[in-house]
Amino acid sequence: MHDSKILLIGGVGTGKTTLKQALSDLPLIYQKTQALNFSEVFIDCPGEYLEIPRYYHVIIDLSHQVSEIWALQDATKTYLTYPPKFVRVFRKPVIGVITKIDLPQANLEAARSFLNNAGIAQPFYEISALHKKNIQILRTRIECLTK
Ligand SMILES: Nc1nc2c(ncn2[C@@H]2O[C@H](COP(=O)(O)OP(=O)(O)OP(=O)(O)O)[C@@H](O)[C@H]2O)c(=O)[nH]1
Ligand SMILES: [Mg+2]
Repeated sequence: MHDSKILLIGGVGTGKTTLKQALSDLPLIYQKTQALNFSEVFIDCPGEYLEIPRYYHVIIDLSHQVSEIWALQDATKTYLTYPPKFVRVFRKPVIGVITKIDLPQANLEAARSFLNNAGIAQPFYEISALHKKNIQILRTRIECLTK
């Protein structure tokens, strides 16, 4: 059995895999996630699992294997990826993470409202994998979970 602690969800290109790389101090290399990926800490899935409702059941099944879910929102996205109150289907805590805050077109207000709309409570972690902003705080969170 896998014993990952955190399920990463978010639309295609949100930055799930890049966040994993940043947390491990690995070089940030773009690699589209094609299939479910299990590591010691994370379950990383293709963004399609959130964007295509036919796959929702996969995310919901995976949530039973983890301690918490990190729901990522790309700060540059201008449309909804999470259906309203989506996270009510989970029986695990859901943490909101806003990615790509370094980009000039990032709109934090919009990103926060997308996460609120999904039913996720503040505070949100607002990060840049590129500039390593607020990465350490997430590392500390993982350390607490895995203790
Ligand atoms: N500027 C900037 N770019 C980022 C950041 N995080 C991710 N990216 C870029 O966004 C693109 C997509 O990132 P991924 O980590 O592959 O996204 P993903 O959520 O894993 O996408 P899927 O595997 O398709 O579900 C890559 O080109 C990353 O370099 C960030 O914090 N800042
Ligand atoms: Mg990926």
